[in-house]
Amino acid sequence: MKGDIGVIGLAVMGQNLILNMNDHGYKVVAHNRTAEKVDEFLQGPAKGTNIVGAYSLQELVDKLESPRKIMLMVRAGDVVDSFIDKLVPLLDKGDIIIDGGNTNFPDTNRRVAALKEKGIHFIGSGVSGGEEGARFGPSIMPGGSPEAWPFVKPIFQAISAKTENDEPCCDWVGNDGAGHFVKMVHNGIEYGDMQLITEAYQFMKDGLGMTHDEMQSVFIEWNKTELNSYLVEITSDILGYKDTDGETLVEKILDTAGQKGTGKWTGINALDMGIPLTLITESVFARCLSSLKDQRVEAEELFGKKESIVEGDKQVWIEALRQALLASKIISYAQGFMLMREASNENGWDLNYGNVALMWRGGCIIRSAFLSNIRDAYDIDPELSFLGSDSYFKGILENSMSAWRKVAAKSMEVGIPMPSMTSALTFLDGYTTARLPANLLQAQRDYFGAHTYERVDKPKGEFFHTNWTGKGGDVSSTTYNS
Ligand code: NBP
Repeated sequence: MKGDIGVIGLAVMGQNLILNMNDHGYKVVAHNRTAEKVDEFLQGPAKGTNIVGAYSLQELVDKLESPRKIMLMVRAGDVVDSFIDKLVPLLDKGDIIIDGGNTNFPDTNRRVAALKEKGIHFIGSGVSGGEEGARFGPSIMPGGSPEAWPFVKPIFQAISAKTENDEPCCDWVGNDGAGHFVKMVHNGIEYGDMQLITEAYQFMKDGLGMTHDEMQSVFIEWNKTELNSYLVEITSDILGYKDTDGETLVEKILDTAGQKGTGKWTGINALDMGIPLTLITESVFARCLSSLKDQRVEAEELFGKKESIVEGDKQVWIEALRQALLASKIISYAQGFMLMREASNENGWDLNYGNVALMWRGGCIIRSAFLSNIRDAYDIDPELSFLGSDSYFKGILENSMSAWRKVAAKSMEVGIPMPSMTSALTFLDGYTTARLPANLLQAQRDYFGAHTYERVDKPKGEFFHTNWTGKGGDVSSTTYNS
């Protein structure tokens, strides 16, 4: 009997996905560049299963049922191109290559188009959930050649995480690089969620002087509210985790955050598309700032930074903080969905936002109860342009407003950096202001560069230039927006 699917790449993700596929009754053929790893896998975790090995790409191809489905779980970038180049001459028209790595979506756009010319289908799929997700049910976000989806769908939906209603956290996202785009936004949102939690932690620790046991209890309680999520849950575990000497481990960890680039890609993409994705971008910058450790240590001394004590009833502050965190999180998701909407419109992807929320509902790092509410919001209005306008989310934003402002103002007053919570509030203030000071900005642009402006008392699209000083000419710059 031939294999149902081939997987190339036997590192942590590949191995666990293969074992997951095997659990669901699929016969998997496993290949890896370094052949010893095939043997190690077959004689180790795959022992006693139906998984078979292939020591060359030709052997892999020969062992697969047609149309062949070959999934790459290798390092993103050139390695993917090099495997594609080697596989294509061995494949038949209609065969399917899947890239399950963390690929930047323009690469997937390019690969789908190039392989289409050769009659090979290509799927670029986000896979989220790390090792445990891969093994027992990841969130899977596939996009690319739609013709390939019916062949891959049963396998992917079988191995994916399931919601509490047993719906698979995997569905077709859209053409081209849509799957990898959505995975990128997922990762950006993950940056935002993590940063928001760390800001709440710092407010509690430095501002309210809370112990780790107290903070752990707060996160345990928060996890029973609308904030219920994997990241809040693991934060409570982390805060309670003691090192071998009985001290809290988290305080021994160097405060410089790493990053592998997907948050940055999300921010760059938002700038490219002109979407105000402020919270995620602030979260990326917060990681950048954290990495300037030596400079921060020097600057704290140079500026003689004082302790950031927050006076007042601790319980009242904790509840205010919970509301600020929840409201900020709504803004983060609202901005992320704005970005997806713009990308969908620009690329003709026809994204189903309710389905995206469903795919993130289980298996992935940002899984949370909250995503069910997002799905409901898009079920009610599939074209919702701002998540915060949905009645459920609008209610939370309105009810949290006073507490959110209190926390933001206090953080500024005592000097606790909360870039994401405060920028989220600033965004909402801007978004809900019908007239912003961009009129003055346009006047400045026209003053120094003859960039022209539109008038409130004339039809949109009609541009004017004023000779502000009486010295300039009447020639205006070309009117365009980049
Ligand atoms: P890695 O990202 O560490 O990649 C390891 C695999 O890439 C091995 O099979 C390795 O072969 C192969 N490889 C490398 Br590295 N360089 C190669 C080259 N020049 N030619 C051929 N093969 C090469 O594995 P991973 O952590 O399992 O992740 C796989 C993909 O999934 C990545 O794109 C990753 O970003 C993504 N992802 C990872 C996670 C996670 O939690 N780790 C979560 C979600 C997505 P070798 O054994 O011969 O060196």
